[in-house]
Amino acid sequence: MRVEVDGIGVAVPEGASLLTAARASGAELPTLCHDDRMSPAGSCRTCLVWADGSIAAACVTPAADGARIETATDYLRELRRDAVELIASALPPRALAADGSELADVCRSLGIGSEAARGVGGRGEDTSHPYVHLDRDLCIACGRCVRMCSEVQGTFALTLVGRGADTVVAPGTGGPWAESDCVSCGGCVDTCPTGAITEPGPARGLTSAHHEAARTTRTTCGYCGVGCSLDVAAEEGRVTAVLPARDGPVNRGHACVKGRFAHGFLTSPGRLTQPLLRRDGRLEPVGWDEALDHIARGLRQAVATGGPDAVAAISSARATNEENYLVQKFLRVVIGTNNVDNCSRLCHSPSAAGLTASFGFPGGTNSFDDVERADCVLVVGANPVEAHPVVGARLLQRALHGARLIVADPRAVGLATHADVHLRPRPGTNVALCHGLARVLLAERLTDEAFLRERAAGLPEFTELLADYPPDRVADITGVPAADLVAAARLYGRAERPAIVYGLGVTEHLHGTDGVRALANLAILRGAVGTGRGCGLYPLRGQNNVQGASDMGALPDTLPGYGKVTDPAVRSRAEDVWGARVPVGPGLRIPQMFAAARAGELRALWVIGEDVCATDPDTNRVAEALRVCPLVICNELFLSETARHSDVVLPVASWLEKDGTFVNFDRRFQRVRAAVAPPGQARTDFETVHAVAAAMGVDLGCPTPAAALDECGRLAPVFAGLSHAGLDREGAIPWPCPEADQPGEATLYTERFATADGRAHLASCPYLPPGERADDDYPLIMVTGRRLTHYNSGSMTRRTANLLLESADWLDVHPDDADRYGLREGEPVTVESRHGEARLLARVSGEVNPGQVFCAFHFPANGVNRLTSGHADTVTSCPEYKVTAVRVTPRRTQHDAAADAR
Ligand SMILES: Nc1nc2c(c(=O)[nH]1)N[C@H]1C(S)=C(S)[C@@H](COP(=O)(O)OP(=O)(O)OC[C@H]3O[C@@H](n4cnc5c(=O)[nH]c(N)nc54)[C@H](O)[C@@H]3O)O[C@H]1N2
Ligand SMILES: Nc1nc2c(c(=O)[nH]1)N[C@H]1C(S)=C(S)[C@@H](COP(=O)(O)OP(=O)(O)OC[C@H]3O[C@@H](n4cnc5c(=O)[nH]c(N)nc54)[C@H](O)[C@@H]3O)O[C@H]1N2
Ligand SMILES: [Mo]
Repeated sequence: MRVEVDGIGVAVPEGASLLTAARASGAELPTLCHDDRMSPAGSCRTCLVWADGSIAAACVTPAADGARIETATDYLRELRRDAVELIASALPPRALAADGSELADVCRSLGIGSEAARGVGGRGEDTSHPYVHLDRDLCIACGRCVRMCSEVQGTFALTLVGRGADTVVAPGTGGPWAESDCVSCGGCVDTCPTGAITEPGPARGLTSAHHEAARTTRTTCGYCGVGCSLDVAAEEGRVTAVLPARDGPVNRGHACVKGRFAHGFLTSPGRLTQPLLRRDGRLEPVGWDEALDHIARGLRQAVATGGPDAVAAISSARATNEENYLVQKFLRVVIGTNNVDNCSRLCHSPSAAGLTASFGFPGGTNSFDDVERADCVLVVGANPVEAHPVVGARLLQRALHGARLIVADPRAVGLATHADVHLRPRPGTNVALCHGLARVLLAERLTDEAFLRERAAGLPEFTELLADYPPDRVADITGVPAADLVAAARLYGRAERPAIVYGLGVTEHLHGTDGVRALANLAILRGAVGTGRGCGLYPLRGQNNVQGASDMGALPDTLPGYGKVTDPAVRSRAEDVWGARVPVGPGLRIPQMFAAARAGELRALWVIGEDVCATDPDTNRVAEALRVCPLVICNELFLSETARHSDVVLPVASWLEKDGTFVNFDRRFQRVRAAVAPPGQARTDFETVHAVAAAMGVDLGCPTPAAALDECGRLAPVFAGLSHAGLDREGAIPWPCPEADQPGEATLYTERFATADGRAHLASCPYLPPGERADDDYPLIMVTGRRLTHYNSGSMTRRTANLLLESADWLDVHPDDADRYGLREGEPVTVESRHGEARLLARVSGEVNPGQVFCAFHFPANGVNRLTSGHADTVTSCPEYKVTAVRVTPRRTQHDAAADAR
């Protein structure tokens, strides 16, 4: 379509607004109520233009083909001036002096002076929330915050109240902001054009539209695996604000309470700034040389006593690709062992194993952008509203815009309240649930027969297996009513472009890999993967770089790019690049490392950025392993539980203080850049690995992160086309990316699957019960998982104002169980399992089913992981965190005891 703007011809897409056309021509229009991230409102009357002889608000008026638009006549300027003057007249003078105020800028551009602001104010402030302050006197009721909260975040927490000139934004719940439904995503702060809603402190007035690009650093969030692009503002070496990047490929100008606000940990007094060394049982500060010398001697001694396999390392999914690459290279080249693993073991290792077996590659099958095309989304064992909030927001918007939504989760959380069907399987019964769905697909001929014939394998065996999974039997196993099962299968089966999104509710089970494969079966039956028609499967990978840590070969059985260590061709390729022998046998997995330490076989363990004493299961046994291991080294930001159990602690830089790349959950490589310097003597993990190698007399090569990624590409064909320079240019590049200057493969398997025979493989795995079961002694099943504001061990988020938003771990208990066991809201309880004891606060909640309790593990002092068992996925050793049999009793406080004594 072509239109003419102020005499300049421009081409715009069908349906574009006059505003889009005006901008395409380079014309600048004030747009106080407009933000590209949401629908136009047309309420502020500041973007007025002439269009074919009449006055129109450009943002809400569609351009007609051949239209003539004028934007810059004196008359229009006067109209705009009048409109803005009217808005300004109700505001106090300081409104036009506010920093970073779009309104102040517009006034300046229209020649409106501060005398135009004649309001008296007095409407008051709401400063109850740590990150979001409201100054009602600056509110112009443009509604941008309200639309941001509903159309982007999907929380609907805000509304406009009052009439006429007195209209002002307020939380829908009426009370103070801090007690509202606000989830602290910062969307309202970022869109507010007047500074009425702003982050307090040095970030005041900074938004994604209003900051000096020269003083911000573009990086990728270091919390979860969504991979939000962020612009970090810093002053005098301190981060002042973290702003969502509007051109971020996944987040598109959105963020969550962690990435956006939780950076206060950087300057926490608890930050480690010096190496620590254990002497006479106590950790004491020492210089780097002494620490490195101690480590080098200890490692040499371990190898001398027990051979190279007496040394192991746990690499970090919080660290960059380049750091992980270097860690595994160190173990393989300097020590000569494959004993290296990362927290993918505890998390999505079943995804890697299951997706590889079904399709060929250990990652999600599609780009998340495909979800925008999905007409049905099946969310299984994932709570993205809290654990991947930006993805959760995008999924919710998809559902609000008409996609059907099926949620399978024992708890009524997040997306479940918006679902067409909510299936509530008993924890640990996903395989039966999926087989039940599969059987309905087959029985009702909702399968893609051509796809099954031409591109899949295993149908006869699978059909036979499904004879055992009629809806009634599945209902018995899972507790899901047969009618719901059938309804869900029909929604998925009849959709044109269904997508499956899943999380730890699938993987962290005794049969987690089977769970992944059973889900993959559904996509295969439907022909919804590798066809460009369906939208595939997305494992919502957890840590910022858990995909990358595994991609880089920080795994005991694979080298960078997933070549097996047992494959001579793969080894020889690495040996050519490294100029060193690669050990032949697969190394130890994390739980095997602890077992080997307890058996006296593992003599040195380097733990890099994982708080194993807090977050691994059955932590009493983990602590025992560290106690008996002669040398434990820990790279940390803080004195974590694991650091406390270590012999040497190295202070390291966090994601905001270093350079490299992360890979997010849909396989995108993105750059990480230092916005500030690390504190004191802290170094990057990259530097520490180089330093330890040097102390052992070895130069590891690849001196910079950029060089490390280049070297990795020479080893691993799937990463050969990636480089820092390429990423600096392109922003994000998905792997496989075998050649530079190519876009990478966002959607996999469009021609063939990457399995040996090129076909997708249906898995005929029977349902097997979970490892832990309830009995008379331990009558409740405890599920563990996440809460919105805290992150895993909580080491970072507990050291920010997020602590004001959630100050403890709660145990959610169904009202019936609360009655039965005498538990009261807010009161302390003791939770006991067959493995240990924890102390929590009870929250009586219908979110959980009777017979089940739920809690997070963000406050390690409570001891939640002393409860969890050693049961683990039979294929990958991923812990069964989601099923622990427990009993819960009220804990008598000193106060109660005192009352009794009286
Ligand atoms: N706020 C926040 N975000 C995070 C994290 C955090 O700690 N805090 N951690 C990050 C990490 S490391 C990860 S791996 C991801 C995890 O992200 P998710 O996988 O979404 O997180 P979880 O809460 O552990 O588990 C998801 C859901 O599984 C359900 N579930 C449990 N058992 C079953 C079952 O048998 N069947 C089904 N269908 N569902 C079940 C639980 O009720 C829970 O709602 O989050 C990442 N993002
Ligand atoms: N009960 C229960 N337990 C669980 C789970 C569950 O669902 N239930 N989920 C499991 C899952 S999925 C995961 S991924 C694990 C996560 O468990 P962890 O990986 O232990 O948890 P995090 O808190 O993410 O980070 C570990 C440590 O890394 C440090 N750190 C942060 N950035 C860096 C860095 O750049 N370098 C270094 N060296 N250190 C850094 C932090 O200070 C923190 O102490 O927890 C597991 N534990
Ligand atoms: Mo995770």
